Amino acid sequence: NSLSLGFSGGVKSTLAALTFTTLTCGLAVANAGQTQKSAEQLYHDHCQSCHGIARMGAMGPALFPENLSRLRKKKALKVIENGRMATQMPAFAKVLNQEDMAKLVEYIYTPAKETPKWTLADIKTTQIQHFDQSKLGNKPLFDADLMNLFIVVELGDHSATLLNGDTFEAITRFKTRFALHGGPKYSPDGRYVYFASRDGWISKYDIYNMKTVAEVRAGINTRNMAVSSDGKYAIVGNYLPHNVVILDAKDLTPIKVVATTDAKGVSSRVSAVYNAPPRHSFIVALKDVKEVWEIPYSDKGGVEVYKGWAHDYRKDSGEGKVEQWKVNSAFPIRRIATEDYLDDFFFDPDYIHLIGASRDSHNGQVINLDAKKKVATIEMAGMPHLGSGITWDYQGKTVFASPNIKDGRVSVIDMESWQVIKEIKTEGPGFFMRSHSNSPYAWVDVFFGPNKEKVHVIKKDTLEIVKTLAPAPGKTAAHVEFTKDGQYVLLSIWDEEGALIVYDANTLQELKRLPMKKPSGKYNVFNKINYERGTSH
Ligand code: DHE
Repeated sequence: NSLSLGFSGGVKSTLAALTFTTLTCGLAVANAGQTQKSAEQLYHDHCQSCHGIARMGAMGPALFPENLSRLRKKKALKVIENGRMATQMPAFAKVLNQEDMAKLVEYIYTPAKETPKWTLADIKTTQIQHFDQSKLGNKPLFDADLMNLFIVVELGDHSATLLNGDTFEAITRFKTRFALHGGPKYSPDGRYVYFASRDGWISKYDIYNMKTVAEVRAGINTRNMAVSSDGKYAIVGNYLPHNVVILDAKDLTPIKVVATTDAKGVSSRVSAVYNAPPRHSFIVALKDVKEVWEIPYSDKGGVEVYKGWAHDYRKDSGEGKVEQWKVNSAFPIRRIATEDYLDDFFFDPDYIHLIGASRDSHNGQVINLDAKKKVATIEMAGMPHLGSGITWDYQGKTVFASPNIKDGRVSVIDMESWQVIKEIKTEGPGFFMRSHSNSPYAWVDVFFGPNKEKVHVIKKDTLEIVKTLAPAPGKTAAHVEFTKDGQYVLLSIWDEEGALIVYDANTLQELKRLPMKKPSGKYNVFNKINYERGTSH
């Protein structure tokens, strides 16, 4: 698993085994009185285990001036002192003195000696075909309802469990790459699942044969990935380099690398990439410039088919003008200018509106993707975690609810008027929220603060919390997913000695507890491939 990264200066640096090493983001014990160490040494001792060798990112993001354009040095110092909310970044105020922290700030704003690059050719050299897929059988090697399977990601030892969603028994458990992040994505038929690791590895796993079949390193510091609705393409969004990479979903051959620069040529990290099924396109959210991209991937009938679809769509929404853009295998870019940066996103169920918020402004911007313009502002307090938002019907309207990573509240928003109709008070800031169309309840965790062991159950038709669970005292309880029929709920005890807890989704009684190693997200095949509105997409 050793890997070489190319640099523009031709220098080679080996990130041997970084991808599979169990690194822990922790604080090295230091003597706060000493300031003899160089910035490089301080970085090595305190930052490298998370931010990677040569600042290229691992569990934490890459740290180069190009990636810090939105962060002033003063703010960077505060982040080192106090940690960063809703990330794994700890506070160093008690570990390092002011002088050492200032040295680190200067260091991370110093350009790299050699600009890290990762070209299409570099990506190609990493491609691995573990198995000849054409020789693998087309029938599952186990007996289970294929639509009610779960993949559970276990961060503790970088593994994943394939779980039977009827019996709640593990079918198999397998190694993943180091530090997966974001939801794994299924092929449209649910047979394959694609994982992205923070250090750029994309792995394709054949569920039927229980084998990782192909892998490729698509970036140095990756955000997430998405798979097209026709199952042909995967897109990967990167922090380093600033680009998106389009892969052939079959064997992960890289097809195209698109540098993410705005209309004026300013380069940007990618916040996240999404598949927008009704639009037959990928949406690319850029982090450092005020632009969102749409990249159509449908090659079925070219422009005319796409236009036809767009027309039907707009008939329902009554908004916007049909815009033409070429749809072909060249993956054209449709640029949508935004008024503010967008760090966090949510799409309405029809993928006409993107709701985005910047980390600094709190308010949500509602952008009509067809009309390419902002159509509303949602006034929200704190820091809504839109990416975890879900929708349901409430008093004849569709509402959208989002937890908040700064305050103990869930904001419930009317999706017609874009007004907040209720702020549900919770026992602390939350990260993930979930429901299912067949369930009367929505679940939200209290991921941060002293009440991290708690999970609230909200009744969807009254918008009231009806139950608060604390299944493992002192341990974070977070991230739920429902079975395909919405009758059972699976919750993570997010701890090295953690567990997956199964609840009856109606009586809210615990039914089973499976020991797991820091289980994070869990992903039900049916809910994911059908874009069930209670879950993340
Ligand atoms: Fe995540 C999804 C961004 C920190 C666990 N996270 C996502 C997605 C984005 C995102 C854009 C949606 C992508 C997708 O699923 O395809 N996450 C961010 C951040 O910007 C943030 C705050 C800082 C960072 O470190 O990047 C962040 N995330 C974390 C964590 O610290 C978590 C708790 C632990 C970890 O794995 O690093 C974490 N994020 C997750 C999980 C999902 C996720 C489990 C998928 C949720 C789902 O149900 O789909």
